[in-house]
Amino acid sequence: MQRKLQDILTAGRRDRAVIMGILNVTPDSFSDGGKYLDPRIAAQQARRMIDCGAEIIDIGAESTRPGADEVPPAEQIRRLENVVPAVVETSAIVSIDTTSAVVADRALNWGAKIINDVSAGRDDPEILALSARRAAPIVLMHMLGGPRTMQDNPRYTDVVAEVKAFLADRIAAATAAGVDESRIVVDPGIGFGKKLEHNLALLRGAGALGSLGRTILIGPSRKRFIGELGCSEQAEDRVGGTIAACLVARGGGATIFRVHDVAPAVEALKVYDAIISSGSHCF
Ligand code: HH2
Repeated sequence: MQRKLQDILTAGRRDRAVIMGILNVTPDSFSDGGKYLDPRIAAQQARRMIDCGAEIIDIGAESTRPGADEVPPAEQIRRLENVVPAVVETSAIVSIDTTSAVVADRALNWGAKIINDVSAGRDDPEILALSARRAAPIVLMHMLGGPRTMQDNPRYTDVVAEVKAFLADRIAAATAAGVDESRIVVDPGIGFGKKLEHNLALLRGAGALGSLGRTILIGPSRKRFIGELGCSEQAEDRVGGTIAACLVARGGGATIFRVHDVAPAVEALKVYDAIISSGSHCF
C-alpha cells in the first residue's frame, strides 16, 4: 500500500518502515554500475522494486563510491532524461540522488518529488533554495570531505556526536534557505568518510540522531563495511549484512531504508516492526 509523501516524512518511529529502492544510471556504481543505463530496463527494475514493496525509487547518475570522479551536470541530465520520466510513470515516489541544483531542478520538472543530496547542500548551496522554492523534501547526508578523498584515513573523536552536530548545522542552513523543517530528512552517511568502527558506531547510535527531530534515512546497502567484517567480498552477496544493519538502525528509530535488495529488506523490517509493536500490547 502506497502512502502519501508527507506521511512518509512524518512517519513516527512506531509506524512501519519505508523502503527506498536504489536505481543507479551510471556505468561505474560500486554494485550495480552499468545495469540500468537503458530506460526500459531501468523502468522494469523500478517496477520490480515497487512490486516488492519499495515506496520510493532513488535515481542517481553519479557514483559516489570512494575515489569516484565528479560527473558534470550536463552528463547527469543526459543519463537521466529518459529514465526519470519512465520511472515517474510507475506508481513510485521518485527521489533524485544528486548534489547539483541544475540536475535536481530538471528531475523535479520530470516529476521527481524528493532531492537526495549526499553533500547536504555544501557542493551547490542553490539546491537548498531549490528545495524551498519547489517544496521538495530534501535528504541531508553526512560525508567527511568528498568522494575522492573521504576514505583517506577519516578521524573522529566521537563520531556519533560529530555527525549529529554536522547534521544540526546543515538543518540550520536548509531552514535558513527557506526549507520547511518538516521536509528535511537526515542521514548519517554510512561509508562516506568512515572506517569500519565509525560505521558500526553510527548504526548502533542511530537513536542519538532522534533528538534532531527529523526523519532518519539509512543507507548501508551492500557497503564495504559488511565485507570488512569477514562477510562476502562480492557486494551483491551482502544482503544478510545489509538487513542486519537496517534492523539495528530501525531499533534506533530510522524510518527510511535505502537498499538494492528490496524484497528481503521489506520482509525483515515487516517482521521486526510486527514483533516490536505486538510487544507493546502484551502487558
Ligand atoms: N549511498 C550511496 C549513494 N547515495 N544517499 C544517501 N542518502 N545515503 C547513502 O547512504 C547513499 C546515498 C552509495 O551507494 P550506491 O548508490 O549503491 O553506489 P554509488 O554511489 O557507487 O552509485
